[in-house]
Amino acid sequence: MNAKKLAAEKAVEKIEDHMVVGLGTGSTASHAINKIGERIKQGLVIKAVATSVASEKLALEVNIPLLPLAAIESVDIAIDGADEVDARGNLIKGGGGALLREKIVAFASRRFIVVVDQSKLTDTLGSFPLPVEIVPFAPALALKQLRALGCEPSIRKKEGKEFVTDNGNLIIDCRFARIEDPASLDTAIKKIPGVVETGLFLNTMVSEVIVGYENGETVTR
Ligand code: ABF
Repeated sequence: MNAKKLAAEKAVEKIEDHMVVGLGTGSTASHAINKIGERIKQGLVIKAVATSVASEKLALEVNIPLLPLAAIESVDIAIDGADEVDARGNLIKGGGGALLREKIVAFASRRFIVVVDQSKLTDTLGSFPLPVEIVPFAPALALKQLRALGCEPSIRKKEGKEFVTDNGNLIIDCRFARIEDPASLDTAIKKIPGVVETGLFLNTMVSEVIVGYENGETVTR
């Protein structure tokens, strides 16, 4: 049983006609997008907004009607994956490089549903390097200031070149090892000039976390 698919499809059950739905990014979110496509074939009537070019492409392939992110003021349900979920429901996201649009859509959502398998669960965030999106013209200052906050930062590369987000920015992956106080760290990072957004999604914006297990069960936290 694919635990990510299980969690994603459980979340899709919550979508009702005439909702505006936020489509996340990553492999788990892609299972949700495919399931939404199936439900649309069966008559579901929704509009959706994608959190990345990759998710937009998949949504179009399965005929999900899309709205531009720029037009969105509110979303009924957003369904997205995560890289880490701590015991208090705080997240690290951005492994896929889509954290800015993901956070915009999550923030605009009345219900933000996170779908993961059990491998994403941890007591304390930090095993997964924290992605931080920065403007492309000030990496040296950001690297220095992030290091001063206690991490080992590195500019994300893809195929030997600097990874560029859908928004034309860079990502710095910050190895903190343990993040005991995600809220304070998020605030501190955002004070660095040139930082656009962090991959810290605080539990205050998470409505529920659906965890899929290999035994076919799901648990909602
Ligand atoms: C996306 O989902 C990213 O924020 C996160 O990195 C990714 C998780 O990856 P996957 O669902 O493929 O495990 O929202």
